[in-house]
Amino acid sequence: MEHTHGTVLNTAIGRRSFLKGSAAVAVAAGIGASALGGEFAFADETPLNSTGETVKPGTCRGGCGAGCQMNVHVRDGKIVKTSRKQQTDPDVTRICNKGLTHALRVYAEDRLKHPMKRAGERGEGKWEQISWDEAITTISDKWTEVDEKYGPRSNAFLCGSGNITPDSQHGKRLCAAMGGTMLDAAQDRVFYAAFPPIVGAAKGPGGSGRGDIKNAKHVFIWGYNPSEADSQTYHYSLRAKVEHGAKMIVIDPTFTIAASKADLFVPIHPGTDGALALAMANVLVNEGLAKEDFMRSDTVAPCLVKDTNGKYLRLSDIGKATAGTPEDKCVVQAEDGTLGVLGEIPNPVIHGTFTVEGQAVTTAYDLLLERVAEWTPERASEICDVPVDTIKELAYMAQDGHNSINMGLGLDHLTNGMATFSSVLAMCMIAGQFGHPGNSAKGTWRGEIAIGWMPYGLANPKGAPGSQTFYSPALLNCMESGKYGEKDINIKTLYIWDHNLFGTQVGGVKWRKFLENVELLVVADVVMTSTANYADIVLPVCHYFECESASGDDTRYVFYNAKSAEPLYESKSDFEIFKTLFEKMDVLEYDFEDIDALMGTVFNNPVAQRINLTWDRLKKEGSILTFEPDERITGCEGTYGTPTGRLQFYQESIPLDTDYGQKIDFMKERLPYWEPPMEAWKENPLAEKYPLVFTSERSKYKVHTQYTRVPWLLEFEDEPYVAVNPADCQARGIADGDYIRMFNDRGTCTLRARYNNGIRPGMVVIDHGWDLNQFVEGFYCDLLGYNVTAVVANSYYFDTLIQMEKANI
Ligand SMILES: Nc1nc2c(c(=O)[nH]1)N[C@H]1C(S)=C(S)[C@@H](COP(=O)(O)OP(=O)(O)OC[C@H]3O[C@@H](n4cnc5c(=O)[nH]c(N)nc54)[C@H](O)[C@@H]3O)O[C@H]1N2
Ligand SMILES: Nc1nc2c(c(=O)[nH]1)N[C@H]1C(S)=C(S)[C@@H](COP(=O)(O)OP(=O)(O)OC[C@H]3O[C@@H](n4cnc5c(=O)[nH]c(N)nc54)[C@H](O)[C@@H]3O)O[C@H]1N2
Ligand code: SF4
Ligand SMILES: [Mo]
Repeated sequence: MEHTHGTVLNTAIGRRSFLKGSAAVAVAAGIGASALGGEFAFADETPLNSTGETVKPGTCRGGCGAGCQMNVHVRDGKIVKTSRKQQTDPDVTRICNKGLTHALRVYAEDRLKHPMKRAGERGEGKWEQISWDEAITTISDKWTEVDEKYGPRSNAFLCGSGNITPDSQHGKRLCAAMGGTMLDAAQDRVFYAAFPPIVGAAKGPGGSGRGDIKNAKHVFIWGYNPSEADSQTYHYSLRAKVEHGAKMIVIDPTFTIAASKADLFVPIHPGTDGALALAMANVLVNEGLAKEDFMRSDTVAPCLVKDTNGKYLRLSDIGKATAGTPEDKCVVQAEDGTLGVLGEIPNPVIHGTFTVEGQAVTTAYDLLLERVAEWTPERASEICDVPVDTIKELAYMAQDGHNSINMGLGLDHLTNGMATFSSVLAMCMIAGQFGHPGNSAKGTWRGEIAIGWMPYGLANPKGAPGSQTFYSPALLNCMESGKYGEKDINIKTLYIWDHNLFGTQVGGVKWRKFLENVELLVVADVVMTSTANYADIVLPVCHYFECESASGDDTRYVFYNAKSAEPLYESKSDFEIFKTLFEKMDVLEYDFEDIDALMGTVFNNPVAQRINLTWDRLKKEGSILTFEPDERITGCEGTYGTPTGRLQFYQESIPLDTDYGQKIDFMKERLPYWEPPMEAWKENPLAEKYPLVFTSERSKYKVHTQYTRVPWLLEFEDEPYVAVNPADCQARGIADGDYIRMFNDRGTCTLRARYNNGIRPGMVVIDHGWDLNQFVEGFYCDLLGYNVTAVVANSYYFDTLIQMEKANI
């Protein structure tokens, strides 16, 4: 790769030169420039000016979550462009810069054309073209051999978010049919794990719609970067502010685009949000602003917790029900001391420590208040680097009117993430922010039928041996012992698809070590990624506009995706590839006959039946709205989908994502708390050597490593850089635009530094999504820490310390 200074990064680029570049790209990709229109237009349905062009529906579905359906324009069998598609809801009639470049992805130079086997060392890039038959036979023979020698669990599978549809993810079902091991990259696990036990709704069915944000008085954007990462949702927040007068509050260490639009920007010290939330709760409680009636009616505040074991006092404890039966409800106490069942006693007490039939108990609310009392605004102010007055102002805003509190993955990507989510949610409860119009937030919305990730039932067909799951960051931690909890780790083959492991997982170097024991690594992808380049066998998968499917993602729709063109070269869809493997492995009984049968099963559920959503109807109509209006409110009836039917700031039992043999301090984890991130903390002794907190920002030019080689998008940003506060650079003799080397004990990475006063001193922020061979040297994912916590074995991308120096190149 050539590294010159005068790139589009620092040279003004006009529309004319942009179009010139784009046309050149089109020719290089083997499509006439005129076929791309010569016009970078946000044209709607209108076909281009020639005859013979057809327009088909395509769904863009690679991990961004927006799920836009678009027009795919086809001429002479070639996909020539994509354009925005009109929907009944103008708010989802959208496309973005990336969605407009799919034609370039279809005809990309780095598309995998044929099955290939490695002809040199792993990663050396030497290949021999082989037939599909040889590829499939090699894989299935090895799977059979491994199965016989080590057992079925030694054949592993790993799927990411390249194409979030049940047909692409079909390999999960194959894994279950073979009794194999699913590796889970454990991305966003805290975000997904936090909501069900606490609120009862996940970012899944039953949440509030985005259209409700306009009803909020305050819109909190907390560790969330919607202008880059959620561009099709961001406008709901902006309109709440501009058209409905909401105040926007952004809590983020970085001065993001959303921060630039905020009424209040709080540049918090990274990793301290839990302390901030608890201090806000402290202000609410101490200033008499806590919504105690709401705590009493909607939360577990009145539940009596036994001192002995932290469990709720239940009817069985006072001899009135059999333990473990549905009748064994939580006991609460009325003002006059009468005992009764939660929800049945009209005005239970929420404060106090008592002895009930010889058992010492305290209300759950008082236990929460003990934790809250530790976090005076003064103490939090020092840790969070947020003034006491700002903490108070935030607390006042949090309880004033009905608010939309949107937490993003900035909170998930740190080892203290689970405690942070529970602290913020507990503060929201004390502020009474559930169940009202205006209370919807990221994390609690979506259509009722969110076609996307393969549902558990589909992935685990009845009667099949079933799979076991290992979370990969935990796996890396357990690697030396060879034991994942009680289970043996003895992975001998690995099939990766929809995923760029090296480009997106923590612990890259450790992964390479892990793979030394893997005798066959298969990667199925559309393009040659750094992971595919490391494989023993690569399989060419078609672009998703070259096969039929459906998706929905964050919209309230289910969208049809037609096959717009024939798969190029020898590529095949994942579904087709897996189908052949089902057959070869003699487990066809668990396969679906065709895509119609698979989709028929996906829609075979009461929700789809209620709205008459069938695969046939979807194929005819192209898009179907699954619920309206877009203003559902979680908890508006005062009940929540948790075990107690209430908001649970207290966890009686701690649901575990995975059991890798970890030890849990149950008493600590039951309630919100704050402690520093495991690595990225100034008092960590490692900080002397590696003083900079290394995080990433999502790029509007990429979805993870997808689009990272699309020429149009490279015109905006042609090489990786890190944004750094000038003070940190000047202290190290680094000028704006210099190449620097970032390093720690895990790895090294050389790239350009870019001065940015919006970055907190002490932080270094890379735009995420560049792939391995796009760097001058090394790779940034190799630097990432892979500590895991007892409660959630997540990938904690932001819990990393590094040092940087001017590079010698
Ligand atoms: N440093 C850092 N790293 C991160 C994050 C971060 O914030 N910072 N975020 C993390 C998060 S939250 C996530 S969700 C992950 C995402 O991690 P990944 O799921 O690995 O994301 P992608 O890089 O998009 O990789 C998807 C791959 O699927 C391929 N693909 C596209 N369509 C198809 C198809 O139809 N079939 C097949 N077989 N392949 C296809 C693409 O070419 C691409 O190589 O990244 C994580 N990595
Ligand atoms: N264009 C594009 N869009 C995407 C993706 C993509 O790769 N590209 N990926 C998609 C995926 S899989 C996901 S999971 C989402 C995630 O999207 P978001 O939820 O927005 O998550 P992040 O981008 O990880 O981080 C959000 C913000 O957290 C801030 N942050 C970092 N550390 C802290 C902290 O300690 N405290 C606080 N308060 N803030 C902090 C960062 O500065 C950043 O502004 O985006 C999705 N959308
Ligand atoms: S990348 Fe995301 S926002 Fe852009 S068109 Fe695709 S689904 Fe929509
Ligand atoms: Mo993600």
